[in-house]
Amino acid sequence: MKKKVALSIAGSDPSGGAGIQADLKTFAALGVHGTAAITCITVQNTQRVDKTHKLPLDIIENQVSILAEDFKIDAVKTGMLYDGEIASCISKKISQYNLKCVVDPVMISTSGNMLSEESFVDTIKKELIPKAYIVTPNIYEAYMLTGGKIETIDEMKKACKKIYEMGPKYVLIKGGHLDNTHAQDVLFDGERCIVLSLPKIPDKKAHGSGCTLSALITGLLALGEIPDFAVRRAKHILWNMIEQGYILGKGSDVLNHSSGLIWEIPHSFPTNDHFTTWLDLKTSVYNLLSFIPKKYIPEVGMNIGYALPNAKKLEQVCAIHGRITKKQDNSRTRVGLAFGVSEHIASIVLAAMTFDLDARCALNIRYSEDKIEKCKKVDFTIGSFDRTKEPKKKISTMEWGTKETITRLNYIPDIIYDIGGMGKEPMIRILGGNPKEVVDKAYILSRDHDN
Ligand code: PXL
Repeated sequence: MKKKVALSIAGSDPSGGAGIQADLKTFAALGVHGTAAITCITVQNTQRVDKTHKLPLDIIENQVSILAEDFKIDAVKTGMLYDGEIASCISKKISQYNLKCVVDPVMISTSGNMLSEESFVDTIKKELIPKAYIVTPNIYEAYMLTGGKIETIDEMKKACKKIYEMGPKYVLIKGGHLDNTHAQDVLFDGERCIVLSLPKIPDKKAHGSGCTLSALITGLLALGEIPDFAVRRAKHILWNMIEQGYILGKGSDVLNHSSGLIWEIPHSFPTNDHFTTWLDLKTSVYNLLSFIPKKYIPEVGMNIGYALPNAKKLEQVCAIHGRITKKQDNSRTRVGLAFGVSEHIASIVLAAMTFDLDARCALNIRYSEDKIEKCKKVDFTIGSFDRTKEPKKKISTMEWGTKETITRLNYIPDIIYDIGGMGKEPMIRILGGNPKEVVDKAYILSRDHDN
């Protein structure tokens, strides 16, 4: 398929965390062909910005024109424009080439250094924002644009409406800088305000996140996504890039633009519970894969399921899409987690939850007699069922076996196993309240164990 083309008109950040460098890496991560017109060169590392050097206006203008004459540019973003003169020039280029433009009105960096001169705010307001498809200020920039204090979601919504009056099609105010456990953004489309919320990741400063978010939105628009979807998806991808971020210099951490994980994120999280359930499971799965011996992986593969609170249906259980198998190098496997993808493990979890809503997680591992012995040694509670006793099928064997065992014991054990049957592999399932608990049990079981 023909590649889509995105253009970033922004400043250079030689440390690779923000600016043009971050934008190009973001476009590449999305599979979009990235192009760039540089407005200014910052001299910075992860600790400080020393200088900012503006390029001559005709060179800036020329870069945009030469690209627009050559490519069909599917979407553009503007980042650091340095001053009013450049902002005004870029505004004219947007009209001249009829560009679909995401305007990130960069005025200050995460490190607190002023990046732009003050007169420039006026030009952004009067010349650039009216031509924007989406404008993406943070709280501080929204304040500079509207003049009103912004400390609450309601104030963000009001500011969205004021900025919308300036003429863009969509306004996204990013609330990450508000003192809050969640990064809450407000998207306004002229009619509705949508609040997008994800938990903040503690101790991450995430230099370059503003640039990367607007580049993600731009790249997704270039790929043909509708704005609403592009913004939501961009936020999830950014979240993942922050989570996978790292510290290489002596200053702030930077995003991981190339973790390869971005397509593993579900396309949407209908509720915050979906997100936290997915996240808890994801964290534990990578932990599990770091230690689980090959001998613990059943022939049919291993899976782990984690249900939403009060789950009753398959679609409400998150699990590994496909299974973990013995054949692959699991320490390097990238797993995709999704809701409603594993009937097998989900039936066990849902069956246990009919007895106790807190029993939301289960993991299946390979059966062996000495694992059962080890379970006894470490004082795990154990139950088992006999497949041959299953009455004529009305429900799944997993549902029947789990319910039958729990009913007989009158409590939910740590382990439920069965020794298999005709063409059925024996299996051990570890049960628990959440993935951390279940994975900790798997760790206890596999520690010092050579079978
Ligand atoms: O994040 C704002 C930003 C934009 N552009 C460049 C930057 C920064 C922040 O440091 O360096 C070039």
